Amino acid sequence: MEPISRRRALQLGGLGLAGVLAGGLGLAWQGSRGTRFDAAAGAELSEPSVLASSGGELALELTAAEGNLPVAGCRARVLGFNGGVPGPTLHVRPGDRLRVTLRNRLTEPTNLHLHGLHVSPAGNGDNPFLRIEPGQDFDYEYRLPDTHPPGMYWYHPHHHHLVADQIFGGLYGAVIVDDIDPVPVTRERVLVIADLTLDDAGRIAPASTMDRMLGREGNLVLVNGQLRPTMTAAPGTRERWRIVNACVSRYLRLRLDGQQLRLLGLDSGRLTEPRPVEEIVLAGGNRADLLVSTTVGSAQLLTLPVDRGTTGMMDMGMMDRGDRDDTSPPDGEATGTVLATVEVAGAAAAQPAPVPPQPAPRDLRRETVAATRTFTLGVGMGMGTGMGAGGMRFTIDGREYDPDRTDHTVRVGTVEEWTLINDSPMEHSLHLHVWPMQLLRTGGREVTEIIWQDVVNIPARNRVTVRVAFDDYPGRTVYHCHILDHEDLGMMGVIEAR
Ligand SMILES: [Cu+2]
Repeated sequence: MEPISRRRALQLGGLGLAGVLAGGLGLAWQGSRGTRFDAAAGAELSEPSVLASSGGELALELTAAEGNLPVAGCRARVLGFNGGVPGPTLHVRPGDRLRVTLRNRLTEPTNLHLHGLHVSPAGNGDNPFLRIEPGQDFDYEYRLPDTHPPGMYWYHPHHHHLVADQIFGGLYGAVIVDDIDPVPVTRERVLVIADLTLDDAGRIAPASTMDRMLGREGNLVLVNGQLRPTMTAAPGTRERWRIVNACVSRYLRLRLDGQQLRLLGLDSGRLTEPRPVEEIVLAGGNRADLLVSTTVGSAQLLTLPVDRGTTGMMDMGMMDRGDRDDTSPPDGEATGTVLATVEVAGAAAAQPAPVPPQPAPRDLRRETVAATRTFTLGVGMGMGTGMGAGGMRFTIDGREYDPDRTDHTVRVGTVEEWTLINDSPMEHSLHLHVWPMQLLRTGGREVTEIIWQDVVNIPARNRVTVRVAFDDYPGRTVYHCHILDHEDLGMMGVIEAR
């Protein structure tokens, strides 16, 4: 115990007086709820187990079940895939066949979504309409195209009404599509960031109506299921961090002051040349492919607060956010939340070879647009069908999700331009399954680089323009707000490509 408490003392010292003062509320929280978690913080980062394809195929079983699983250094009553939080990391290559037998050992229906992968949504592919009942098994099969972009993806359940609860409970894991020509680095790390609230009995705290409307944020922010783990490295190395924001609703604004960061890619999009960055904002579901060049010293990976706005009812004084304050993370609003510590010490390591230029991505701005559409995300008064919506309706184009209704039909082989409008005083995002989106304009600003994302943030009372290439894969799938509480409340629509 002694080394850990010393580390904690060092962390508090590092924050300085300002941190201690700003953390006044946070320290109270630690006293009442956080102590046993703090005792477990600081352990060396561990990574999920790895399952890799060979001979063009990866076949595996994923069992979704509740259990007493290691989380935040304790045993907690949470959900996991194959007994882990996160589940195993899957490594596949372009052209591979991926076969997953999903075993539902939960007490409620579930299913599986491969977030960001460009695979067919039909049949037993990446089909969000499937419903796997408790006790049932289901065989999924996915075929990645030979041209599939390498990068970081992830998997999680996608059964409407239960998506947020099941991911918050611990059901998520990483998928990596390996590079054909590996990027030269000293080491790679997978960092799956997710948040969670546990009650005093070590169970997942249920979300209130207000939590669902705002988009719940857990009071523990975990990296690979750990609380504030430590990473160690020699100076002069180049690490590749593959980061996924698996939080149900929380946006991450990541900083690692004192180390040099370069962004290699975001979601399935790869920059032609890594770009130096000071911080990265990831909406829920976004991934960052990050190069970290190490310098001697100790650095903290922080997430700074992101203001996602309010529902509007609060603006009118009908509700307030009050009950959230006593569960704020311990590091306070101003200083951010420490996610991990990087200790760089020892003899300097050999520099890896330079990063070769990456292939130039496709640019849809040069292509012919076959159709334009608008999608308006809104929050309004009225009794919705969304469970626990507190008299608010979360809609796209004025409608709540109906799996039996096809909202948009697109033609395979065409490029479309979409304007995504946020008609509410809070942030929303749009995630389109199967097909990534190229950003053209956001918040009135032209995007000059070629940026491809599969989750796009739409700022409050603002709009974003994207283009989508429906090159292949006839079938029905969904688009939705990736603040997953909003999705469960109805902010989702159905698209069919034919
Ligand atoms: Cu939303």
